[in-house]
Amino acid sequence: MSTEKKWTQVEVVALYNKPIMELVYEAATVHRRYHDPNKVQVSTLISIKTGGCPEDCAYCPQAARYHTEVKAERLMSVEQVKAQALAAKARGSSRICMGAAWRNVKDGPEFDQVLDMVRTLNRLDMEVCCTLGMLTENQAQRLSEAGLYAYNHNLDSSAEYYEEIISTRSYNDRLQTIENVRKTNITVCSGGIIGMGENIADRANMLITLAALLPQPESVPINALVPVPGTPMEAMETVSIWEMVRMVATTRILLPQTQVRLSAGRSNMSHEGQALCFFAGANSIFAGDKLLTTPNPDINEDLAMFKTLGLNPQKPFEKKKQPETIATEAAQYHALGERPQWSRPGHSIGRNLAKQQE
Ligand code: SAM
Ligand code: DTB
Ligand code: SF4
Repeated sequence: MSTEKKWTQVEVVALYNKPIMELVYEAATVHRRYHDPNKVQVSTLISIKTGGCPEDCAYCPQAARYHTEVKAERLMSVEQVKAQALAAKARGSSRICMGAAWRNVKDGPEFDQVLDMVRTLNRLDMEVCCTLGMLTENQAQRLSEAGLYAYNHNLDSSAEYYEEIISTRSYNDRLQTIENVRKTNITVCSGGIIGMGENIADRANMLITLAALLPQPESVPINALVPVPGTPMEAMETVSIWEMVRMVATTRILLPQTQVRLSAGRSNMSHEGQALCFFAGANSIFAGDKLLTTPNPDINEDLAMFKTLGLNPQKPFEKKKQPETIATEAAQYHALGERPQWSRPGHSIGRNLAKQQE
């Protein structure tokens, strides 16, 4: 089956660079084999723990070391999250993705509170996703028992370019967390960002790595960098719509059955540009006027776009049945209080050093 094809970098770069009409036609053909082309899954992000992150991801406004407008906040309450989730559900979202500016999950009262959020949102019959940083296998199992539907953990770029953007953890750490999630019933959401100065071979290599994960991730977000003042990537140029279309189409061909998520960067895209991305195989978006900390198109604008294009929001649990929330008393996995030794490569990145000296 095509999902098991071993792609080479030469093949993927050639695919990415095809004349755009051919590339989009090929991707749209694959898309129609596996998906309803008029259906788009709509997800809402909630930043449950904003800012103050110890990591040095060069793109991220939530890293404590960069002087951005983002202020560190405490973990939201379960009630606040529930209220935002209900409002998102009323506006057509079938999934909530809760994001925390953490390096990794630590067992303790904050993780217990997140588990409570997962149980509460699963009872609202919404697909619940979290992105909390690195996870141990036991923590993944606890999230699974709470009823988590998906876990987002991005590879962000190729293994080679990753070292140019992050020095506080390694690519293998990322792959390890994805493997830990895979051992549970939780679906995997993993993708990346384009527009960080990487080349096409890096984009191809990231997609080859994602495509080689078997089973392939159920969801692959493709983000266009949002250059945020104060981060080392503040001066990067906006990604052109053609690069986004090419990236979406190539992702669709390499990962035929995945939900390809047109993620950060939609604020800079016209409806026509987004329509081309949907045609090329994107079938999911983040809705709501904010991503985690940066702007996203207004919900009414997205609803108008859906109407114009004849797109319908996907209902929850169309792809996989709703996970069961196991009562805490019956749960098999408990806090271990582990202190896992995730790596700290600590290599220096020229861009970060220059910024520090300024
Ligand atoms: N701290 C956790 C982690 O890094 O896995 C979860 C939250 S983190 C903000 C989730 C993802 O958001 C990152 O992996 C990255 O792909 C994306 N992201 C962050 N800042 C971005 C930006 N400025 N532009 C585009 N995507 C961004
Ligand atoms: C993903 O790939 N993109 C979303 C979600 N997964 C967590 C986050 C985008 C964040 C953009 C920058 C911000 O708003 O802070
Ligand atoms: Fe922290 Fe995640 Fe931002 Fe990296 S991407 S700085 S880990 S919040």
